[in-house]
Amino acid sequence: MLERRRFLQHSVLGSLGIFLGKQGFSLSNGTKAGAQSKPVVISTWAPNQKANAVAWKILAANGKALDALEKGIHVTEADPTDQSVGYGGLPDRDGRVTVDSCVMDERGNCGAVMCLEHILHPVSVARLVMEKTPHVQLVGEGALKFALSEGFEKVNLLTPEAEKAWKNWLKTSKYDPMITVEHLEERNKNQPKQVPGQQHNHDTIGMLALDMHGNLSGACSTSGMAFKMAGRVGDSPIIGAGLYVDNEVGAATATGVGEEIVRVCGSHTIVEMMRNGLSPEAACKKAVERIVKRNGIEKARNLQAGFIAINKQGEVGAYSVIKGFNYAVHTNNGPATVDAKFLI
Ligand code: SD4
Repeated sequence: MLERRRFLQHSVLGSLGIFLGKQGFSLSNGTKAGAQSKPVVISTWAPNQKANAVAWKILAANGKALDALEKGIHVTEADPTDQSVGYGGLPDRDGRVTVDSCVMDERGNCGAVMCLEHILHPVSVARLVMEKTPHVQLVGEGALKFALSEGFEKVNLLTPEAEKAWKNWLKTSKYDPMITVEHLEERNKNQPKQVPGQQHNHDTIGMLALDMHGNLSGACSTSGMAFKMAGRVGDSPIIGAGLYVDNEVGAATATGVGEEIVRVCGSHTIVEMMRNGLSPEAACKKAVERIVKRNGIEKARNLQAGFIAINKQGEVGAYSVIKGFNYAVHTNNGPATVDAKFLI
């Protein structure tokens, strides 16, 4: 996974150079997607460029933002090598893979599922909660019951690799949700190798799109923190925390330690900051500052939370607590991967 991320980072950053050279757009600071700013799709983490590519096809064919995001997220949910989302996700401490997802559209409609088991595409169940029920959130057994009634198949989301990582984790049972893989790598340079699973805790997909019609939507999907307590839910399916969309202003989504993101109501905070005139990057930075302020710098050094945002004009931006967060963006000028700025 690390290799895959590195490869993507290098290859896409390479093409970013060409992209910047040819178009003269800024993608690193208060990113402008350029004059032809519609459509735009942006995802947390470089490997999700492959999800963007699928979403892009739908957007470029004049499709709706939410349709594009749903299909894009399916790619990551079905990818067994992504250990933070759907199939292949690392389980909770009882060995059960439980997934969380939400969607929000241009009219402020939203739907979410939490602690859902056995379903390959939770994002589609979240969408149906929005479209077919009078509710916004369904949890656990109830969410599964609803998914099955809608024709979703029951599948085993625990891959042999994830099961192995869990069994390794059981040897120490040490819960360390805080670190991104790049950071761990740095920290562990002179230390014994960590067990698989502890090396990779963040790859949740949060995805935002502005379609040709000028409408914004967002979606998010995760298997949550590896080896979490049974029943634990993070920010990802919580509207306002892991995702928020206001079609008049912009949209934001998150990745990282969900507890911290929930505490500052991260995505809603960012959209409100953009409403008050901040750029997407500056708005993301404000949410990060709140997390760091609450925790203090020393504690915050050991936790990661990253945000991405887009405004109504198609400008995108991001910010994270510590080094190592990146995002994938796709515009009329092609795909690019960008390293987010970080606070400490
Ligand atoms: C959570 N925010 O459940 C998610 C975890 C995450 O990449 O982002 N992983 O807290």
